[in-house]
Amino acid sequence: MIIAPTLTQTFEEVVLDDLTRDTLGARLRAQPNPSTDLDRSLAELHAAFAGLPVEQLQAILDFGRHVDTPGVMLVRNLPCDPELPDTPTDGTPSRDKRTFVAECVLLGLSHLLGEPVGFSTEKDGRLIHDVAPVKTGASTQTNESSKVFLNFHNDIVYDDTGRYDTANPDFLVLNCLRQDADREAVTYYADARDVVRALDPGTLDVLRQPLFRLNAPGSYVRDVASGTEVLSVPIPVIAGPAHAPEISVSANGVRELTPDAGRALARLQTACGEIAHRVWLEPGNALLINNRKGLHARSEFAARHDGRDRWLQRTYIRRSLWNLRHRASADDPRVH
Ligand SMILES: O=C(O)CCC(=O)C(=O)O
Ligand SMILES: [Fe+2]
Repeated sequence: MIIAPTLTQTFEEVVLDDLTRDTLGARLRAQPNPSTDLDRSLAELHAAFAGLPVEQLQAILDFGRHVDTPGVMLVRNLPCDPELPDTPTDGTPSRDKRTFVAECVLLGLSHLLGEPVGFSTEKDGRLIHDVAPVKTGASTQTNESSKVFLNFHNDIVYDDTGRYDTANPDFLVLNCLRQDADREAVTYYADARDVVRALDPGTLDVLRQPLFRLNAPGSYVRDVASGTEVLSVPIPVIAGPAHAPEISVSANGVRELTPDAGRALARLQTACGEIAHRVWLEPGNALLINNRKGLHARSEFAARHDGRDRWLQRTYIRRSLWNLRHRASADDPRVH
């Protein structure tokens, strides 16, 4: 399905001044690969990002902690790596990266929101995800795609424990390392508060009923031979108070239990397209996304798989690791 949003709205923005960018950049260029000792690196990065101008620091902290703040924020003029190797073509980390400025920016911003977490079902449980077009996934409803509109969704909203809300990240951060050559790729964010305002009461009433089963993320292991889908228990797509609704839509499909529910889902995707914020991410930009307050999406774009393709890095974040403890891996308390 191709959705052409009709409205352009501005993002809440934090724009670093050049001196702050360069001071932070010099500090981050000296950092080792943060994956080597993540907790130590997070402490270093916490100290580095605490040096942001206080007003900007507070804007990011408020984004992370308050119910009534926006669901998406764009941070601009961030430091970048002095040299960038080829974009990975298989969605795994580059082995040719000599500096780790992008990784440090990603983790530094992430740690202002909470704790980075990984899921064994997504990118092998890595904490830093490389998001780039992969040939074999070009037409899938996953982060590997490029030939299709990636529908409005939350990340990792499905949970195999049957309680759909136990595993989803509270936030994700997307940091752009390389824009697509044709500058086509658009990232969208539809805030559930705007969605609720845009929908008619009848549709909203249906979306608030447990008439929807969320499909497991595309990378979940499933019974490929029989083609069986792995589905959550029936849940409502919109839940919670009208002034602060939580919205849940899995990336690769929601199965509705009634025809009415199917129509409501279609209206929801259309409404998202109409009210969504949009951004053409470019190097030096990072997008902070609340994974409960809204849904995100991405346009189609051209991929050439030649090392020059669009390249983002992504983290998943929880405010606290506590509520995920029942599924933490024995090897790494951040991986679930
Ligand atoms: O490529 C984008 O802009 C967003 C892709 C996405 O949905 C994700 O990485 O979770
Ligand atoms: Fe996503």
